[in-house]
Amino acid sequence: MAQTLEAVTPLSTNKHLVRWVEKMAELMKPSAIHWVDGSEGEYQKLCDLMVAKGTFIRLNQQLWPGCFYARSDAGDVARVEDRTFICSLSKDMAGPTNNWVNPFEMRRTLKSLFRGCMRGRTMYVLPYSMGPVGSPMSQIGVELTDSPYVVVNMRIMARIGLPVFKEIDKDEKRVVPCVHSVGMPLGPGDKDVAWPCNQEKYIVHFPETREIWSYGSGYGGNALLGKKCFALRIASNIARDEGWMAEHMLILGVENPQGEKTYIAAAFPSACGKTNLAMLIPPPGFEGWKVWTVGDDIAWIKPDEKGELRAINPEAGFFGVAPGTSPKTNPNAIETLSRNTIFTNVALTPDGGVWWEGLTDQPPAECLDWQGNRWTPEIGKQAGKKAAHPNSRFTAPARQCPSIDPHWEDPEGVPISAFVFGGRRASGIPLVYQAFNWSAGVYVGATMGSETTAAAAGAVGKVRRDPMAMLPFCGYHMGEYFRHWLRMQRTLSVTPRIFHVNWFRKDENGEFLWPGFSQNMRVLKWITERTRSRAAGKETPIGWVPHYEDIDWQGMPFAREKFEQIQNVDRACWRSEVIGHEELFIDLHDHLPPEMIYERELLICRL
Ligand code: SAT
Ligand code: MN
Repeated sequence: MAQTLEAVTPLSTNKHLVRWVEKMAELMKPSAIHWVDGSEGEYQKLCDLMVAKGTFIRLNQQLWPGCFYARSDAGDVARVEDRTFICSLSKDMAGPTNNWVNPFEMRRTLKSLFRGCMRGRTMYVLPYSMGPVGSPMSQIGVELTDSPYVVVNMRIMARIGLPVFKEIDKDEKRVVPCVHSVGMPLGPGDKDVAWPCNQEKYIVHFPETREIWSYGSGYGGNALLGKKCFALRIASNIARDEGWMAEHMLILGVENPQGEKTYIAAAFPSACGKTNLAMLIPPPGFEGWKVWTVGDDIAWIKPDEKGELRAINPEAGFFGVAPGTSPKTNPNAIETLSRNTIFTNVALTPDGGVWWEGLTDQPPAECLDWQGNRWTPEIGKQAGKKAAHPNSRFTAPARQCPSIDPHWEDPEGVPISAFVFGGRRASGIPLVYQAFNWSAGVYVGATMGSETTAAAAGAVGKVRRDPMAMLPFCGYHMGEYFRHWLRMQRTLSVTPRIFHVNWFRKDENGEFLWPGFSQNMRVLKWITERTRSRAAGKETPIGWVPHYEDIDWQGMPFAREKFEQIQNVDRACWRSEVIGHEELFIDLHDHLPPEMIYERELLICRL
């Protein structure tokens, strides 16, 4: 299907783009170039091609219509934060929380890495729009990739193909060039593998020239460059310059029985339940309430001419964590992924279906695990092996989500009334509290901590400071990023309220105090009512919290004592928490806005 190098006809008339593609082909030496039109037919052909090569297994089409299954290389299963670089002109601009290499030096390294890296492979020219095509809030990128897996995943996660080339041909918007290679060229006679990749990995961003170069990985955020690389790391730079915000946030709309809708954007680190919260179905007792999904991972947020914040979801699909997703925890996700979905690193059942830990109470009697080895519950127990990798994922179209908001593709976005920050914290942090004001709220976000998860390579379960859940995703100095948050308020006529939640507090026996999932609706209700000044709260040293009576307990009895326990603000515990805040602030000191020091001093005084 791919045209040969000589015969290739560009699908774009944009001379800059065509010249760049030629130049890159000259460097990377692919055996063919394929301009991606984004059609259904092309998608099917690429899937067929991957089935033939062993990258994809076509799932049982009766059970899983339109679905495919892939297993990655065992060494290519998550984002690689220690191989992720922000190569701004000065080290200071990248800040101490990012890996920095001198951009000139990095360019030399990349030149030699990418020289001939696509030999024996097809180079796909993949145009994509983050945000609805033509929306004033959207941004355009072109990813050159030698991975058909990336192309088909991007077709779900972003808007791709001809309509985007048309936008590019207008030559009105700056295009972000992205180069991606799995880093495994094929010589004549070399046999390909199902999941080509390279042990050496580089995920590189040049903020000033707005470029992305990714080498050696085919997995998730390392390879689907529209996601974290563009929509967060590069976009955070653009947003700072242009006065908007690129955030690692879900967007949801809470509708009350009167039909009044309140939109919330919420930041949690990767794999902390953003997808579940975004697709929440209100529990019994909340008849007439509805939660609408706009996005589950990334929000681009901009003040409109009236000074109100509006948000779009730049993505078109969900790249969700599979384990733990079930008809009980997230029925909307299960419905969303029931068709036209790509599964990666989950387990394969004998009937040609997929399974992962938590999908059903009963594991299948036998299956093939994410590495293709026979797995039974006994083998799993004995060897301590999971059938699905903890960071296994589904790539599913957002439009298939039963709770997708009717306005999710509105070019102007939806109005945001509240920001919610949250993490995974076993102790000390209450279920919910509201910051006293914007600057106190920015402090709450800036000092957020969370136990690490499997979404990134490295230790799992350690508390790390993850400001606004952006630590791995902010493409510039974190201190400047806080400054930008503080500055944003001055452009607003209505300031969203800021909250912090923690679904993960445990009791002294290590049991979760809060049932979570659909019951989080009770907290969402208090939050939305607070934004409309209709709910009461009481003052504590850290902010406003609900009284027991301020939470709607209909349909779920919850003891007052247990509520007091989960809401408890222990002063001694918080004093050491504030010392934890210091860790990051010390690193950021020379760019830390004075407001952050001031807020910390106020907090200490109140404690
Ligand atoms: O791999 S991704 O970065 O796309 C997923 C995540 O970590 O949130
Ligand atoms: Mn994420």
